[in-house]
Amino acid sequence: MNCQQLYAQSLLFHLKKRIKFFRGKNILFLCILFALPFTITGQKLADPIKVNQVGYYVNEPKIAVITGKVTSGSFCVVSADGKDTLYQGVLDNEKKSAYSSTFTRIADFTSFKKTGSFIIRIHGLKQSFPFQIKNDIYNELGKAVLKGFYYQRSSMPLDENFAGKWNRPAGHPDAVVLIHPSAVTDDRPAGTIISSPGGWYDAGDYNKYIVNSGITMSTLLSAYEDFPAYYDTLQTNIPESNDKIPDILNEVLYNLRWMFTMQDPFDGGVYHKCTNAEFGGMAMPGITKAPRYVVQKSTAATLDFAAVMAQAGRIFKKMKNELPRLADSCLKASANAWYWALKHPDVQYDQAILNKEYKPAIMTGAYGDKQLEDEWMWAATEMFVTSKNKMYFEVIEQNINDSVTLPSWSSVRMLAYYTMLRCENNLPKYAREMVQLMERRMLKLADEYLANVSSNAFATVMGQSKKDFVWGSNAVAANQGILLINAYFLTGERKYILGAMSNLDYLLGRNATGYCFVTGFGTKSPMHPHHRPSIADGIDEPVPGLLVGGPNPGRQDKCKYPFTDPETSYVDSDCAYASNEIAINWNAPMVYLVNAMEAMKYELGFLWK
Ligand SMILES: [Ca+2]
Ligand SMILES: [Ca+2]
Repeated sequence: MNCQQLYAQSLLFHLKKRIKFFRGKNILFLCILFALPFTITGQKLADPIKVNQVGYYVNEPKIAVITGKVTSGSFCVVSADGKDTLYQGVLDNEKKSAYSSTFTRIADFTSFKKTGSFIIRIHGLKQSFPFQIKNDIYNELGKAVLKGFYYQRSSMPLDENFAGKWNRPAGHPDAVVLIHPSAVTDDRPAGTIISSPGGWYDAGDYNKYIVNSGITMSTLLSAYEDFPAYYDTLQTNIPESNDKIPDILNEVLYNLRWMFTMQDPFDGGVYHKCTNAEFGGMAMPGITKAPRYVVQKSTAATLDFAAVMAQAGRIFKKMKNELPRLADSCLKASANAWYWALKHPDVQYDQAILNKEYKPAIMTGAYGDKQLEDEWMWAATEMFVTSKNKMYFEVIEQNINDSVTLPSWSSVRMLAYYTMLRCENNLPKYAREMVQLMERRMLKLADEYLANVSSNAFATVMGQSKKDFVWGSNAVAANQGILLINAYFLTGERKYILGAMSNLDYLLGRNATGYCFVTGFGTKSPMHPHHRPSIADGIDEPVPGLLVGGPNPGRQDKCKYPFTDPETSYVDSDCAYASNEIAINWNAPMVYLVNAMEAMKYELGFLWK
C-alpha cells in the first residue's frame, strides 16, 4: 500500500468513527467534520507528527517525532501537494518521555536527499506540517532572528522600508531620564536629568536593563568573533545595511551607544536599568508618558558593562576607519567601570529593600543577582584577553571555581570560557594551563549532553534533564547548541554539530508542543506572544523573528495552560509571560545558533559532503 492509499484509508477510518459517533446528530456539524477531519482533537493529538517546520539540510540528519498512537510501523515522505510519495521508512521502537505520559516514535528519513517541500504521512494520523529540504535552509531564519533586534529598538521610528507592516513611530526618546533617589550622588543630586536614548527594549516590556544587555551583547559579539567572514556580508535590511559595518555590528552598536549613557561619568559606576516605575499597559511604545528613571548602580551591572566594553573594544579596534575613536572609548569605559567595581565589589540590586527606602517604588524586572564571582571572572577575562594585562588574569584565577554551567543572565562564567578558548592563540604562555583546564571542563559538559540523545523521547540534546525546562527554556536549548559548537571548534568532531542541530529541530517544531517557537516561521507558530507592540499594533501577525520563552512548568504568570508537564507547559497566549514572552537574551543565542549553521556551511564546508 502506498502512502496515498494509506492516507485515504486513514481518512476513511477517522470519518467512519466520527460518523458512527455523530449518527443522528446535527448534519451541518457533520459537514464541518468532513471539511476539517483532524483538527478538533487536543493539542497533542491534533499535530502528532512533529517536524522541524522550517526544514532540513540536504545532507544532514532528518528526523520527525510521532506522538500519536500509531497502528502502522511505517511512514512516508510525500510532496507538499500530496501527490507524490517519494520515500517510505520504518518507525523506530516506541519510547516513553521521561516527564510525561507521552509516547514517541522516531521517523528517520536522513537518507532522503531530494530538495523541495514535503510532508510526512502515517496511517491513522493527521499529516505533518510542511517542511523544506534545501542547502541554505536557515538563510532566511538567520537574518530574521537578527532583524528581531531592530524591531526592539527604542527611541527611533521603524520605517516601512525596513519594518514593513510593523512600521511604527519612535517610542521612548529617553532624552529626559531622572536619577532615581536610589541612585543619587553628590555629582548627580536629586532632580538631576540625564539623557539615555537608544538601545533595545529588553523583552515584551519597554524597559532597558544593563545586566540582561550584558549576556545578549556578549552572545552577538561572540557570534561575530567566531564567524566574521560570514557576518561581514550578512545583510538584514536595516537603515545601516549599506554602510561599511556588518549589520550584526550595526545592531550591537545601537545598544552599545545606549550602554555608554548608563555609566556615571563622574565615578564609572553603571546604573542597573533605565525604567518606568511600573510596567506599562499593553500599548504601543511612546504612548505612555510615565517618567523614566535610572536606578541604583550595581556591581553586577558594572562588571557586565566592563566585560561588554572590553569585548567591543577588541572588535571595533579593527574598524578604526569606519568608527574612529570608538574602540578607545570602549576600553576607557571598561576600565572606569572596573575601577568602580573594585571600590564597590558587592553592591547588589535588591529591589525589595530599595523600595522600602526610596520612592517611587520600582516594580519592573529586578535582574537581581547575589552571586558575583562569575561576573568578576567574565569581566576580568574580557579585559585580560583584550589587554593581556596580568592583573586581570590574577582575578580570573581567584574566581574560577568548579562550577561549569550554561550561561544565563545571572550566570556568566561560561562566557569567559568561550572567550578564553576563542582567543587562546593570542594569550601569554602563563595562561595556557588554565585554558586547557577550561577545555577539559567544557568538553565534559558537551559529552554529557550528547551521551543520552538516543534515549531521549524526542532525540534532542534539549530536554534530557527536567532542569532544562526553566523560564526561558528555549534559550537553554539555544545555549546548549552554542556550547556544542564550541566543543566542535575544539575537537573538529562532527557529532557536536549534530547535537546542536538536534536542538534547532527542537526549537523549530520537533518538541512536545509541536510549536515552531520563532514568530513568523513554521505553520504552527506563536501568534500571541507577550510582547506589547505585537499586542497593540492591530496587525494579526506578531512582529517576526522573535523566539518565545518556551515550556516552563513554573507557570509564574498563573495563566490557563492546556498542558502542564515540563515539556508541554507552554501556551500561545499574550497573558503567558512565563512561557510566551520574548527577550533579547533569548533571541541572541538563537541568532548565534541558526547563523552558525549557515556560516559553517560556507567556512568549513562540512554540510556539502
Ligand atoms: Ca551595515
Ligand atoms: Ca552571577
